[in-house]
Amino acid sequence: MTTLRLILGDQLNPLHGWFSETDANVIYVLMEVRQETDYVLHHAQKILAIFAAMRDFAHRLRMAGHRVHYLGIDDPDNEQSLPANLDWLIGHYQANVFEWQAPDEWRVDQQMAKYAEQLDVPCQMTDTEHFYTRRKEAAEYFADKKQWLMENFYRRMRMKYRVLMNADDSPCGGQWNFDHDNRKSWRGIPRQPCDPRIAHDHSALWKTIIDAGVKSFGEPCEDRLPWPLNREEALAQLDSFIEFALPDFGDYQDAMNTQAPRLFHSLLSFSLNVKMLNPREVVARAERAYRDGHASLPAVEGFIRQIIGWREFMRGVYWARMPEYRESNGFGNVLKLPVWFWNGETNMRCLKHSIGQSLESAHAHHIQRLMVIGNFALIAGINPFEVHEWYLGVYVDAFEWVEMPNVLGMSQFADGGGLATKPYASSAAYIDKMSDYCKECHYDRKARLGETACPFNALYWDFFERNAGRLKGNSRLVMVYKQLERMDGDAKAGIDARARELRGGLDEL
Ligand code: FAD
Ligand code: DLZ
Ligand code: SF4
Repeated sequence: MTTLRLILGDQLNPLHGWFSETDANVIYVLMEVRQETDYVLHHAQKILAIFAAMRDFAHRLRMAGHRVHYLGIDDPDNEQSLPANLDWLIGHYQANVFEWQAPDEWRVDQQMAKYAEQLDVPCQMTDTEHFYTRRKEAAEYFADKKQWLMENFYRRMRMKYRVLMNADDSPCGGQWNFDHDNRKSWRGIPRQPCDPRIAHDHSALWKTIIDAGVKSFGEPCEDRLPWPLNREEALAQLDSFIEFALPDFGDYQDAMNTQAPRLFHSLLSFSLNVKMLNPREVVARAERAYRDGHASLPAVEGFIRQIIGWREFMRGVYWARMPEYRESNGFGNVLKLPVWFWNGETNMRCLKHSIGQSLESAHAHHIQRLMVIGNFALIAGINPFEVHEWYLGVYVDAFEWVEMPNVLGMSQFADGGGLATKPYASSAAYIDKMSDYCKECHYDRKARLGETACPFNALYWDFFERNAGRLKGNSRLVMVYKQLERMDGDAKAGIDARARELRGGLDEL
């Protein structure tokens, strides 16, 4: 009996049960395929990091005694799609059994299910052994509830997995959520975590990718690729985060600064999403830092919430709502993505910096993604599917199951509020409070009208005015609509004219 087992590029978990023993009758297959490089235009570093990590993984499997067939992007045998390569490999090895780990993306899941259906050898899908929750677990939990509230899901996770809990079933510190303590802006306090990132030279692999004709954008950084490519490197990054950055994670979670692109974020999303790290070990390390007195409860709770709360919740939303979810466009937005999303060349300093950083490093932290880039796309009225494709391509950690609910749900409110209780829209005031972007901006953060007025200001009010039909009844927006009602006709006409001008010339901003 010969078994062929497929490992996808985001299934690089050496601790998976599959690998607990070696078996000469089992062949592991990894493949670099145009099907996966081309479903969206990707950032160069995303392709490079995934291929390099896949190659490293294959090498380590071989070293551990496993049989591996690796199809490189330039391999003459490579048919460039999962089914075509699998057909060929099953024939080549005369495999009697085919197995694969549950894909995290609906697109690949469907493809594999259809492939298995027509196959005449027995096949089986197995769990990735990565997530806390099953695909449909959140949907089951929310089935009898009015709204999908992350906070409720999160508390259930804390109780179920006994994370930051006291023996009497109360949450540590007597409070579930310390979000209100986690909103300080960072004013250049000279404490930046030491950056544990690695500098790999992958010039040869990058040349192979280019020669194979794979298209991409952004800086490849092929001679200093800064992403962990295996579990050892990911663990070193986790150690460094816990030691140097976690203590400040809470305070500056929502801050943005031109001098400190990373601030106190963990940069662990790539390692987590390709499964080099398990969320349980990351959560356990953070909790231990609190129990040992190394980091405060607000910092640790804030960090853990992102992982057992938001990350698992987003996955639940994705599997509950796909495939219809990808069509979400509750506001009927149609504007095209401005050209500067691809080069960062805009006079808006916040966007120049956040998009520029994304193009340079394939990473931006949460508030840049949500309150600068996403906020602008939302209030300007850009087509959410275009926004989704940009996010899916640009970030090294972007895989549809987590990217799509964050973009279409949390950031663009395109699902009509299925996920967020109100749109994450803001004027310049919020960005100015949380960052140093506005200080040297070409635009005036205080002005609403006039050529040099900050575009966010008119677009903000225009967004609520244009979408009053959908949003006015939202109890969390009462104040916004009260303020709009108090505005006189001239003020409203001015906003309308300025917003029309801005929306008609987004490329020029
Ligand atoms: P930290 O700030 O250190 O957070 C720790 C971990 O918590 C992250 O590594 C991540 O695994 C998890 N996490 C934090 N916030 C979220 C969230 N909202 N949803 C799910 N997990 C979360 N995250 C992705 O992993 N992939 C994406 O494609 C992605 N797209 C996003 C798009 C938008 C519009 C927004 C608003 C957020 C998106 N996020 C995405 C969530 C978040 O921005 C990133 O996880 C985070 O910036 C990664 O950097 P970090 O590892 O330093 O995170
Ligand atoms: C993102 C990505 C890229 C760019 N290339 C590959 C690849 O060539 N082979 C592969 O197995 N996986 C790749 N990936 C990751 C996949 O897109 C991801 O594994 C699936 O979408 C399932 O989530
Ligand atoms: Fe961004 Fe407006 Fe501030 Fe300029 S003034 S950085 S455009 S929010």
